Amino acid sequence: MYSIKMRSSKGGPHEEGGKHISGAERILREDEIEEELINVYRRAITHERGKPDFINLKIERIDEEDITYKKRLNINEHHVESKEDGLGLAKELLMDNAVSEESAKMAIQNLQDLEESMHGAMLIDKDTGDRIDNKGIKGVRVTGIASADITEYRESLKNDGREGLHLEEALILASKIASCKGIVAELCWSDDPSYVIGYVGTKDNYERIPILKDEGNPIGGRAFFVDTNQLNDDYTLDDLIDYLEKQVVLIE
Ligand code: PML
Ligand code: MG
Repeated sequence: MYSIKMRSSKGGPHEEGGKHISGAERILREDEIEEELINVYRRAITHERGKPDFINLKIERIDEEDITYKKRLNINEHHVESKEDGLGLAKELLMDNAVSEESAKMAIQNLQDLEESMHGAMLIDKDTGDRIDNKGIKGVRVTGIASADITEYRESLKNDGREGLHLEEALILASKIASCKGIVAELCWSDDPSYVIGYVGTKDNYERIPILKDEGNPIGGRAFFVDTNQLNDDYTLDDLIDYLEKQVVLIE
């Protein structure tokens, strides 16, 4: 199998201060790479966040024994009338999943206060609300994810009456995050200006919330809530971050 990663930005590479435009990851058999590269390239150059002047494409071979398989989360669809209702619901759902009220509120505030989109996620202590990674605006980048079988996966979403690239990709990502030891929940909304849907990810469910930000807002992000009681000398914060950033997980 091969991992294909694309990231694009405007104003130079991300690491030189360029603005993030889009990213994508695929894990594919060798014979699938050529066709998918074109899709990923098209994705990079036709994004509503703008036209990139920097595109990074990386293709890496992955050893079969480095791959683990995890289940996909169940989707629960919620209905809200406004952003305020959506954020209120997100807070409730986080609190139902071991996050303190204080921590839920602080994470929502932190995401709303961002002046630019984070490239990755912030790690938040589920009890105190403190940010516990020291990765600034870069955050923790979750990579190494794909569906075990993309055709089957799309079929299963379709059978659930759901389609769309945002959901397809976010659900895979949320499923890996849920499988990470020490993480109890996640909160996310998109950086795509017209895309106001977001979700709370729990250990079992993808709680989909139709409005979490204002239309036109180009700033989005993710917060992962960490139970620091589950960290110790044998499983440190660095191990947790390593799992998120490096472990290859296929979702079935
Ligand atoms: C993103 O793609 O930027 C995040 C999208 C989160 C919500 C996806 C959905 O459930 O439609
Ligand atoms: Mg986006």
